Amino acid sequence: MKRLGFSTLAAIPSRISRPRYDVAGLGVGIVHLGLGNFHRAHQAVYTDLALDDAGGDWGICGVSLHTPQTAAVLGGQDGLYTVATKEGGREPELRIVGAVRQTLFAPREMSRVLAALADPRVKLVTLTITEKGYCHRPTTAALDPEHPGIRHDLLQPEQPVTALGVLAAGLRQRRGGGAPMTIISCDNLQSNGRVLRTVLLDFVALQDPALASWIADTVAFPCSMVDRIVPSPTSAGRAEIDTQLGCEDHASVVCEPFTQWFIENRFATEHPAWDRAGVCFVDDVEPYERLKLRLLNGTHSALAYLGCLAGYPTIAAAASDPLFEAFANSLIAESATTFVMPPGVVFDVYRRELLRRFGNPALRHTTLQVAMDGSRKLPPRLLAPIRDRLRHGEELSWLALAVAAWMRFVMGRDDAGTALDLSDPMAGELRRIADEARDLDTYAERIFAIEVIFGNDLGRDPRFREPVMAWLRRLAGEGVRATLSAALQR
Ligand code: CS2
Repeated sequence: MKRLGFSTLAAIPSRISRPRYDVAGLGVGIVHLGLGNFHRAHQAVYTDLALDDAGGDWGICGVSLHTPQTAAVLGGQDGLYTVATKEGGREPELRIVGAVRQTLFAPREMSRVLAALADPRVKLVTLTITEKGYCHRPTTAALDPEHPGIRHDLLQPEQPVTALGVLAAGLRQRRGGGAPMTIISCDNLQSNGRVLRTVLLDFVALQDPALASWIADTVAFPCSMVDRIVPSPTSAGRAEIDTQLGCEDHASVVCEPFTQWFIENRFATEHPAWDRAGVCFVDDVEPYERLKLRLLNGTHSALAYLGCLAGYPTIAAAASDPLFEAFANSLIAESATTFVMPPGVVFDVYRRELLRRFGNPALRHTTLQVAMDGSRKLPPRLLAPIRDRLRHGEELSWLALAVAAWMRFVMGRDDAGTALDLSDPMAGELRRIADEARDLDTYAERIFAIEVIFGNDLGRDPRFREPVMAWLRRLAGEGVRATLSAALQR
């Protein structure tokens, strides 16, 4: 079979939608750092639809920071790829996206990445670098100057390995021309734009205070809330798409139909007509971030840990088990007590839709994928609502169970004794603690003492420790099913 590209586009069945704008003639106006599946199924789709509707030179230069494959594969397909939205038993809907006009692998093509960031025709940078990419201390949201990537980039500022180092080096070149820029974080962090601004300015100030003040004056960092469930592609999923296309697409992505993007209306530059593609520009994104992080992501993580322990390979399989669904409902209800619903959101409608989305059987979103990087995901998703409840003198129940589920997961075996993979920036330390612990109490003691996760408050607070310990004992002693059934019958 031939590969997807300009030369095969005309032969693709007409039922598959594709760009109406002049893809080959499109100029680059956006640099994106983190060319993963989520970007291709989310921001790039919004840009593609906005280009269809309103034009403009808003092509994307997609930069991979750590692995060369995606940039190379897209390069071999003229930047084209397919997004398939799937829900239940419905026929998937396919669209070929043309917005990604250039792809670069930063470690090998750094000078081109920096030139793109300095180019005044580039107005926007978007980022999907995951929580750990911010090199911050999750409890203070300030830069971690001891982070190995940051230490490297301070010594070798022209060959950076972190996104912050790349932005700093690019902005250093850009400053000569003085052009403003808007940088939008699209990661699951509360106040993501503010966190990004803080860590970037902290980092730049360590090298070049004058550059830091230029950035502070010239670059805007709106917060944004992004939402779409995008599992890692499977070869079976890709093969189905290839059959529909009649050619091979090695960069296709499968995702749910649901999609949302809220951006704080604070730009230093123009932007694509994203509103025509469904983006909501609002004065304050934080309530939407809080809603999404605490209800969607918090529940997602909890289902992932409990699901892994109970032997469920996918989120959909776990969420369709009535016991897990009842747990998810209770957790959502507890988390929702910690904030005010943003304008236009009806709690019950949101909750029902969330459970339907988790249960979407067409997505093979693995519990292990969502379980990744718990040390970075727990603070905004579960520990923030926990702090809010404690501040208001309220007890913890399901939120404490979710934390205990993570602790039990880190111990490395599921309820049937099968080994579980731990993918986390702190994996080494976490596993060492689990291996060395004589019993559950000493294990929990050392986990609670990890300040970058629990801060210097929660890990010492009996109102947090006691319920978490009680759940951990039950999970370890009786397993997930028995723990949930007993708890939910109360
Ligand atoms: C998930 C998110 O992997 C995870 O941690 O919770 O990627 C989730 O699917 C997205 O945030 C949905 O918008």
